[in-house]
Amino acid sequence: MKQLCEKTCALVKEVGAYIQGQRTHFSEANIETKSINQLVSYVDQTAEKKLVNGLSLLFPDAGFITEEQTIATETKEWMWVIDPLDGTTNFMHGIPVYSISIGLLHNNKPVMGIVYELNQNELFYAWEGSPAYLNGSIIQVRSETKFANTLLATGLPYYDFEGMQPYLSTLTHLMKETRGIRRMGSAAVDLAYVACGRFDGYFEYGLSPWDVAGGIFIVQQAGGVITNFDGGEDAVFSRSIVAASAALHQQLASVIQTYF
Ligand code: 2AM
Ligand code: CA
Repeated sequence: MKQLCEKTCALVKEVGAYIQGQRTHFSEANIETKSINQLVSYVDQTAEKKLVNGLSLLFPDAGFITEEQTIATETKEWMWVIDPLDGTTNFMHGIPVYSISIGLLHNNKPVMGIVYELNQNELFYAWEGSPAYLNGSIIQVRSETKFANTLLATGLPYYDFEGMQPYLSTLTHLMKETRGIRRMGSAAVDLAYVACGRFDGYFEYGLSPWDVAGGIFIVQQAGGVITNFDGGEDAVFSRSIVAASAALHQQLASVIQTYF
């Protein structure tokens, strides 16, 4: 697992260099719209092909779930879950918060996670049995228990507006009770920042497996707790997520459950 993780990290860095190389040539003309507010470009698609090709060589038995569907999803015991560019909207607007996110599932359970935030050159990773790392140093979630001292992250709804009212009530509540709330625009980065203690917690609904699979495992190996909004353990496929330090998760989840 360690070796596979190291080789995957090297591949991710290589693809990261490709993405950054494209940033300077990038223009509005390169943007396509998949559906409402769902943007994509040749950069996402090419980066994904590079990751799929590299990972197919590293682990021929594993299947894929990928955002850009450059390869068909085929259910297998081991599955790579890939977002080649998480924070595409930021990338397109020149806002420097975007990442590559990769998770490996074994029988649907995350066993490896890699999130590479390109602009600060920060590589977050963990494999089954390891601590969580940021550029070679062990990271851990924060241990703050007083809500008033916490900084949270979220993602604003951008296409699924069904949960808007409960979401806004949750936000109103948390705005008053915490130090603040950030909207970074990359779920994978939000999770990585929970893992290293920059954020105390993160919540969002309307997500896809590739946004969160890698980050979920890193948070867990850093001592954090992950559930969906209903309190269930599966957050990879359930479209909603509450990620927080062990000290804070219960408090944050109960606020969300008051409104949802
Ligand atoms: P993406 O960039 O890979 O699509 C944060 O809210 C999450 O939602 C991100 O992980 C992002 O993943 C996804 N997302 C998709 N479209 C978005 C948009 N228009 N605005 C914000 N986030 C978006
Ligand atoms: Ca993406």
